Amino acid sequence: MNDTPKDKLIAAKERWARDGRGLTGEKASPAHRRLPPGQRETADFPVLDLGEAPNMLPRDWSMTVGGQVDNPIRWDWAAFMAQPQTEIVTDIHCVTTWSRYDNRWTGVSARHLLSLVRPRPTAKFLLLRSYDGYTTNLPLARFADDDVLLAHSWQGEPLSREHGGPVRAVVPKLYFWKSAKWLRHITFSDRDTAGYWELRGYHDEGDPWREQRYK
Ligand SMILES: Nc1nc2c(c(=O)[nH]1)N[C@H]1C(S)=C(S)[C@@H](COP(=O)(O)O)O[C@H]1N2
Ligand SMILES: [Mo]
Repeated sequence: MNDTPKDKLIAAKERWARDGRGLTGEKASPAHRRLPPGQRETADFPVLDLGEAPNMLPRDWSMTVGGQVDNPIRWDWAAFMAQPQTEIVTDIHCVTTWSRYDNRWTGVSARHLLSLVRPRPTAKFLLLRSYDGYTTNLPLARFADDDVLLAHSWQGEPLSREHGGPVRAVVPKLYFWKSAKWLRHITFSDRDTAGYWELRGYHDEGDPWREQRYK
């Protein structure tokens, strides 16, 4: 077989076709498909908050759910832990551009909470409030996703104080600022009320796949 310039070009093109050259990169690199635009993966678990981590023992913790619901509830630690437990593995996407893969969370699913409190038809938004004074808002439709959790454990261990223990929200499909640590209260409302970062220029919804970082 003689190796003419034309043969070389054809061989190169066959190679490009096999390698998927010029495609989005998702085929050649499955990792890319997992990383939203502008994010980079890290193995660390950085701590980000307002600098006032409440020091709360489980026995001192409780949370309430109210507003436009038929059945407001208050859970102390025992009542919370008596609810059906769910485990999920999710990726974290922080608006500061770090992403952390494969976080295993254990806790009570938002779906279960919704089945108990029964939001009224008027309720379209939630405001999460935390023990450090932090707040964040999200549409009910986002909270109702099947991967949203009120988590008490991370990687099989109780959530540390710095990462929001005893209980934090985990909303995997939105930037991590929506995942309120040291959860204290959830209000259902017909109106959208901006939370701490949303008042300071962050996007109202915060979908990493649409790069909704800022307003
Ligand atoms: N209560 C509370 N929750 C919070 C915050 C906060 O300051 N207070 N910061 C948010 C932000 S901006 C991020 S990125 C994540 C960080 O969670 P981590 O410290 O566990 O990584 O928590 C979110 N939840
Ligand atoms: Mo953040």
